[in-house]
Amino acid sequence: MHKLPELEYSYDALEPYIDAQTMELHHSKHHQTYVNGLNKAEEALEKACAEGDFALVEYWSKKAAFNGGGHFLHSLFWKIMAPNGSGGGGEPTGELADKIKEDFGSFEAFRKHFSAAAAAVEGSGWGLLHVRPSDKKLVILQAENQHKLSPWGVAPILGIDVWEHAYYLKYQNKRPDYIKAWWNIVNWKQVEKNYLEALSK
Ligand code: MN3
Repeated sequence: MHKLPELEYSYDALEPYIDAQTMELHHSKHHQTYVNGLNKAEEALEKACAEGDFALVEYWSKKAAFNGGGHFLHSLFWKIMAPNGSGGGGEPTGELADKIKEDFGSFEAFRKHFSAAAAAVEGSGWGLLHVRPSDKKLVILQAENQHKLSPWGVAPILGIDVWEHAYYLKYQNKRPDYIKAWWNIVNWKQVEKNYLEALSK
């Protein structure tokens, strides 16, 4: 059974960039719903397999992908943010910083590209920075919902949730303002760790 991961900081730790109420609802309600949905879908698929009854296999397969995507991306999302004042934000250092310069020209160009991709997600989705281990390139893409529009063979190392539930209480319809504020709490040490881990697999 999949479980809701505990947050490594309190719900108000990302204030004022992300408000405590949004964090509490987002983690304890929305993410929990994806965990429950994934468990339910996997149980139903196991049962279908055991009974040889695949009448609903398309339905449950879709549910497994949607909720599995949600569980995975939210687990990543909580970790790539750091409490306000604890060293998040700014720019990455080390190997990841060098790679961002190599692949995007500068950190500023990268930040603009990523922000634009996140702001332009149609409806609910994510802005994502992936590393593609086959040629070690960093690629910025989107995901619609939790699981569409990113290809196979890439590993997400940084992501921003741009579903309205991630920002609407504080930012209402101003998604670009939320994205701009979010850069202040990006945990670059964790993103670099994700980068190095993805390449070492
Ligand atoms: Mn969300």
